[in-house]
Amino acid sequence: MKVYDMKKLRNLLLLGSSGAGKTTLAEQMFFKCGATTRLGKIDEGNTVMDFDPEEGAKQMSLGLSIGFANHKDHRINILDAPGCPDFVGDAIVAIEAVETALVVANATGGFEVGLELHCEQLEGKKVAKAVVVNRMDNEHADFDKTLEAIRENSELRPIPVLLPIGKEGSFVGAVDIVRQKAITADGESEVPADMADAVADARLHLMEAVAETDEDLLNDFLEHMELAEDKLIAGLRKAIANGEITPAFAVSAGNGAGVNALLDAVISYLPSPADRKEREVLVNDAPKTIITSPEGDLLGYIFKLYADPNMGDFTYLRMISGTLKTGTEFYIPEKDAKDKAGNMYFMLGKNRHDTSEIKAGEIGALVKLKNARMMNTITALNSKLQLPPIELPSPTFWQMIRAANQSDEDKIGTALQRVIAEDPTINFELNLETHENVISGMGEQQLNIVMKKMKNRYKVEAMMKEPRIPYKETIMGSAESQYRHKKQSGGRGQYGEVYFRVKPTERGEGFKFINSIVGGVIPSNYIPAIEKGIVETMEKGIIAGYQVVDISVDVYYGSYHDVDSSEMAFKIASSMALKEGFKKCKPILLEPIHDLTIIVPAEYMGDVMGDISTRRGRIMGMEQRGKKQYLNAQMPVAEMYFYFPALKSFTQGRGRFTQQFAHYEKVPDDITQKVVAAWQEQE
Ligand SMILES: Nc1nc2c(ncn2[C@@H]2O[C@H](COP(=O)(O)OP(=O)(O)OP(=O)(O)O)[C@@H](O)[C@H]2O)c(=O)[nH]1
Ligand SMILES: [Mg+2]
Repeated sequence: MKVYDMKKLRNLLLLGSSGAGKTTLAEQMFFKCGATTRLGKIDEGNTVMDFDPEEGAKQMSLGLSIGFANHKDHRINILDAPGCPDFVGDAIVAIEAVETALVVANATGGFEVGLELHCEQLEGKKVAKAVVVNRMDNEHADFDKTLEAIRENSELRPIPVLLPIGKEGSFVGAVDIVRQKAITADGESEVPADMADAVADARLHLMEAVAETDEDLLNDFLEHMELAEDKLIAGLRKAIANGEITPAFAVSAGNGAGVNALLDAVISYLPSPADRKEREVLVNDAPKTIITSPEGDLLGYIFKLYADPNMGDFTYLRMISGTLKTGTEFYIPEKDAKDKAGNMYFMLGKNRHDTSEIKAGEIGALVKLKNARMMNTITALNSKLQLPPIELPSPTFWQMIRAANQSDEDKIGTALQRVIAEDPTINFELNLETHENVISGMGEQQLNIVMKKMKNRYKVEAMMKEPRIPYKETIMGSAESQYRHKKQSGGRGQYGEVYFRVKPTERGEGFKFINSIVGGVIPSNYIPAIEKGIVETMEKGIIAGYQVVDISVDVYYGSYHDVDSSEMAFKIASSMALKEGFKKCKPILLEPIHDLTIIVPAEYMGDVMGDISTRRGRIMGMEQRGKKQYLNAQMPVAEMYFYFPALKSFTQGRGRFTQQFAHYEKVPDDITQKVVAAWQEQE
């Protein structure tokens, strides 16, 4: 494989809503560059990027894909993110692997939900942004209106650099307004006469925008009301690289028109890794800026894992600095572990192209790594460098998961761990209170894909269900209780008697055991068994099968038998006395309450607030930011587990929320009664 200088690399991440045409655009770029010999189609399930069988079946991307093409002696690496909001984690992680996010918008679609979500992810990020208006061949396609919608609804301020030639069925290519050339399938030609005015206007507008980013250019521009082409290009490149200008291009990925012009523009105007040599890193946890180069310190970033039994275990990596060579051992600070580079590849979808090194600026894949995971740093064995951690959204959807067949119960853990390692927003944990395995993530679609991958790749069938609410049991009042355990059956009998005072402790204080036995009415060697009887009963629950918390038990009296008393007998007596006492103390259930921040366009506020109160939620405050309302609320987990589908349905998909645990709170009596009744039925 040819090795490219940092300056001759372009790393692009395609973002935008599902169906905008990102994968189709990537396919066109590969084809036009000769990276492929035939043009794949989404509808035929044969594109380079959507090679996973599940993607073919669904005709949409379900994970980030990677490919590359060579154009005019440059290498363009393309990362294609799925537009479905469930997979937003892939996009967030990939942003850090590229210099430019290419936001693909649908020329007929207005400002779509997926586009909104991806634009939000770009806010405040150091990556260059560019907008591609796609589907210019469609009826009612409108370049200007689409850009206007983006300006109105996001922080992006796209400025045309490629203007469309023709429209709808007769859209044939684009004019590069910097170089003032028309680029179509037939090659380069003069600007069509009927576009001369539009090109002149757009060019002047672009010159102004570029001049505003640099004092020297501004003086030059004010003096001549013009910038020389070389100065305009240099100024534009710099402004794009710094995120001060967002260029806009027009294409049809469907028929390929405008794609040649886009490829040229990518090379002429978008930043290379050499334009972003400064990188913020952590050295012993302290922030520091380093200058990256192929000769510099080894620093790589892992942005994707793909583990398929048929294809193999791939770890995708962006080299930020230094050069990784086959056979090199490296350190992964996040894991405090080592790994070794074996075979390495440049990937074009599922096709691998061998390489013996991956240099700063390049994107490649390693195989069979043991310890490296997504978002990890790769660095030299003795290095203290680490990449800053990445913030991911908190889960919004939960399910309990278990093997569909009991016999697979052992296999499910490993299969699940491997599958979810590919998606940074999925969490999986054993809930110690409900004893259920709970999987959480961004949505139903995402969790369904996890199940499909487990089945296809590891032959493990799983099932998902609504998770149990981790209620807790406690008491409001105090009482005394007594229990004598006495059995005379055949041989040795059993005997133990205890008297308890049961009281609540402060919320969150936990369990307190008090031993007030005097005069040896219960010998001290039985006291631990009494405490154990209480603790075990608290674990199992008393009124509804949930863990008991925040009680104090004082054992103050009892009796024993010289021959028949045993630890077991006292444990049983203790458990029974606690159950009896607990039930006399006005038992209640506690439920977890979470803090939510709900983010919705202002027009949905009324609906959202009404809905929160029907879910026993409390509104804690609100704040308008731009066109969005940020609403702080508290909601019981019992309602929150299924909140996201509801929120999406009444906000046309535009509402989302983040959440975290707040505290436990008393469950209303009517609900407590239902939970208790359901448990008694099942017992
Ligand atoms: N007419 C027309 N159809 C297009 C164009 N671009 C994409 N399509 C079609 O739109 C559909 C969706 O295209 P994709 O490339 O899968 O869209 P995507 O952005 O990758 O979608 P996700 O993977 O779900 O995020 C496919 O049927 C494409 O053939 C275009 O420029 N013109
Ligand atoms: Mg796609």
